[in-house]
Amino acid sequence: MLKNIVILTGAGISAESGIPVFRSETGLWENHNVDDVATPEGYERDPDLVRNFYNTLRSNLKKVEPNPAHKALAKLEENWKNGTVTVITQNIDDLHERAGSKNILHMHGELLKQSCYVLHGGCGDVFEIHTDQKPTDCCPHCGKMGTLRPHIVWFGEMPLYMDEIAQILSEGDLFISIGTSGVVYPAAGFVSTAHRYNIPTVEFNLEPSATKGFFDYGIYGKAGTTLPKFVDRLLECNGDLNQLF
Ligand code: BV8
Repeated sequence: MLKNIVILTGAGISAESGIPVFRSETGLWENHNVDDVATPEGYERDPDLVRNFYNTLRSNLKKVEPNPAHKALAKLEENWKNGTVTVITQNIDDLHERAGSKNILHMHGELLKQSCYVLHGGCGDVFEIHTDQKPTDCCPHCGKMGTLRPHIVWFGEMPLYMDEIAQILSEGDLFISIGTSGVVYPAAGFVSTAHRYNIPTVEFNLEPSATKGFFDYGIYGKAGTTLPKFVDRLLECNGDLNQLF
């Protein structure tokens, strides 16, 4: 009996909402070199460049809406009565929340949060931000100025909620990966963990991902089209995998 559904999402689930995916032909991300805007070293080199990069991404959130794939996951969470539905997302946008999902873990951080950077003498506190972050902002918790940074997990930093994710994977009955290239670890390793637990695994992507060999099933096409159909079938068959795949 299918009880707990574990879902991993990546940039691909937000692509049809108009948010560019992370890896593209140009190798640049929003016209920036990843090392300059998604590493602690890049932040040390040029904190203003990085702050403004995320300020732009944050302000762009107002221009995008959840797409049918986000809404399908919210519908699944709302209607699944056999157990839990957990969305573990690599994405930093708020589209899962705005679609109605509740049980979400942002393992790579969130655009709408900032943190008081411990390595800069800050207190480590995390709180919301909906406007541009400025170097003169002061931490509302410790009062220090200049210690605030985007609450984003950069390369070389430990992703968030790893203990919770390990527990959730160990209790999972179905692992669904959506719109991720399977390049970035530890997220890309979750499917092999699920495999070790003998949990059925399915990936949704435009094409097979780098970790396709670990998946039992693959459903290829735009998630905005494939995922709503899958969720409806999953709910109709009450998780009977024989009917599902
Ligand atoms: C850590 C924040 C350890 C920025 C991000 C060698 C081997 C293994 C690991 C490593 C290694 N060398 C270095 C590492 C570690 C490194 C890593 O994995 N590097 C990779 C590049 C090799 N990982 C880390 O550094 C992680 N930390 O390991 O810490 C540690 C231990 C102890 C103490 C301290 C530290 C931290 C990783 C987090 C980095 N931050 N984001 C930001 O987002 O602003 S990662 C970044 O990549 C994003 O979060 C993004 O979400 C994530 C993964 O990318 P995807 O989501 O998959 O996006 P991508 O564009 O790649 O793919 C999109 C997919 O969607 C495609 O497949 C496409 O086909 C599909 N698609 C497109 N449209 C659609 C679609 N699918 C369906 N429908 C559509 N319409």
